[in-house]
Amino acid sequence: MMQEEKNVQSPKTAKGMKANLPPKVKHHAPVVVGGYKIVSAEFVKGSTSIKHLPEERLPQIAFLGRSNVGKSSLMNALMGRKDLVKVGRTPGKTRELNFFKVNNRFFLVDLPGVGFAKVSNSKRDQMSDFIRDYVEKCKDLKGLVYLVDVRHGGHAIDIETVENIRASGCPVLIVASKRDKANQSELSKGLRSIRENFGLEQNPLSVSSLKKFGLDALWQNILEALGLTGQENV
Ligand SMILES: Nc1nc2c(ncn2[C@@H]2O[C@H](COP(=O)(O)OP(=O)(O)O)[C@@H](O)[C@H]2O)c(=O)[nH]1
Ligand SMILES: [Mg+2]
Repeated sequence: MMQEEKNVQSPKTAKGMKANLPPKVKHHAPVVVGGYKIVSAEFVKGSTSIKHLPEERLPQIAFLGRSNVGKSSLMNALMGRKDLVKVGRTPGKTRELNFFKVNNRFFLVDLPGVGFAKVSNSKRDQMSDFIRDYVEKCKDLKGLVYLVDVRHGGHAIDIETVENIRASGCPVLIVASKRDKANQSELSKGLRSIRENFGLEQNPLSVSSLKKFGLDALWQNILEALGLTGQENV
């Protein structure tokens, strides 16, 4: 069983513990991101199977999208951290679900890139069984943020995956990523095509993790999905 989880991201303390040194725990001052105060954000666990989800029952919000669309960067930006979630990892090394606990209240979950489980050309890119299982069976999953590169407007695989998730009953929020990379006309064209492709009533939220744009609206949506709006922050 341990072997199965070999590739997962190690907690920051793992190195120190191996060397028999006291674990180096980096303390971070609280930060406010998009109006939401982050007092703590920690990597808890990487899971390679639905049987090995975190034991602690807290509501979860998961991030999904194609490889390289900016999921990990966005999670870092939301948590006000530079490198808690590993960015730009080689696709194929991130088969696991990585759980990050925020303010001891909920988990943000980094899912493997969509299309990674491509098995053959005849069987088009699909959501891996693992992700499907997680989305369908995890009772703590309150919503899913699906990222689409604003310049690409959404590929067939994105549309198909979102349809599958919607069919499972899990609320999906489509978010356009890498807004800073699009000029004004690319931006409006991209937002329109995402709206049309995914049958949205209005343009999607758009974010830039690089420029820290759009994080306030996204936090609002996430907290709403978690049922945490209007409450004391922590
Ligand atoms: N310009 C720009 N680059 C970004 C942004 N978000 C992510 N990237 C870059 O896109 C690449 C993939 O990002 P990553 O977060 O690892 O994507 P993931 O595979 O979906 O987790 C990295 O080189 C990031 O630095 C953004 O908002 N703006
Ligand atoms: Mg990633």
